[in-house]
Amino acid sequence: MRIDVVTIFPEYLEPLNVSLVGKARARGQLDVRLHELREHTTDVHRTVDDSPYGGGPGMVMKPEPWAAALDQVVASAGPGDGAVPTLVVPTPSGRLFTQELAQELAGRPWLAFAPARYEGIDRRVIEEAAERMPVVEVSIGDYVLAGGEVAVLVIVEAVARLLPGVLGNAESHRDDSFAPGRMADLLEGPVYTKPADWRGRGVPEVLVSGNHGKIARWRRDQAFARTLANRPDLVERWDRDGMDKHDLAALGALGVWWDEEAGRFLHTPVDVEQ
Ligand code: JEK
Repeated sequence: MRIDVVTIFPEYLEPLNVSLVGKARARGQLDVRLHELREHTTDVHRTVDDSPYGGGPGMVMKPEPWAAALDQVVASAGPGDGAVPTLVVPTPSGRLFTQELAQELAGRPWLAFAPARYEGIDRRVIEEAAERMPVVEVSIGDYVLAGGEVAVLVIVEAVARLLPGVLGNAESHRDDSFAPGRMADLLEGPVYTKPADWRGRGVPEVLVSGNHGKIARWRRDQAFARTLANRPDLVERWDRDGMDKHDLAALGALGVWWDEEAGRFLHTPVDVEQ
């Protein structure tokens, strides 16, 4: 996969040289190219922002440098890149970035990212780009960042680990909690490793019992309890057909039941304390 990033802060993207993404680049599985937006300005001050039409706080990124930078990226298409990139624009008002969207993006041969600063990019840049290439405006969550670079890091890492050969076999994405599909809306339970006794704390007996049926049952119970405590919103997405009688008993003990009328699982109010 090829990834281009246009930014005024290329140094903010240094983490792309490290760990999973860095290794994927070194192996030639990922071709990441950074572009400095200011190199596409024409004035002595290398200006990329101006005041917003209509008034209001902050500054808006000028269209000309973005258009010049994106034109150059598009013009650099090589064999196998795909005719045009999919343009990903991080913004607080974008479509929520989920594992499903990560999978969708992982299927594209070429992504271009346009992380902004200030209050964002002049709208006409996105409108014009959308006439030439697929454009996805994405938000990584319901909080406000100071710019789009961190969102690029998040999206690139989530996408890169889905590319063929990037993850080792051992850590292959077998059951990512948020992967779309049946019973995927379940958080992972706790994990433990050696030593068996650490600062007076042991490991749950069941995990050293060697009884694989009991271990699977315990892990599922832990997953149910954690999902209910931390993400009660996921409970209503649980699939009745994915539950056996042991599951239903475990859920009953947590105050979760199948409501035939509603056609979904309901639960008693969740205690917000940990
Ligand atoms: C890209 C600039 C900063 C800050 C205006 C927006 C409601 C008005 C822009 N999940 C995410 N959160 N934030 C971003 C993100 C933030 C960005 C840029 C992405 C470029 N900023 C900024 C405030 C505002 N407010 C919230 C009130 C606009 C993001 C992603 N992805």
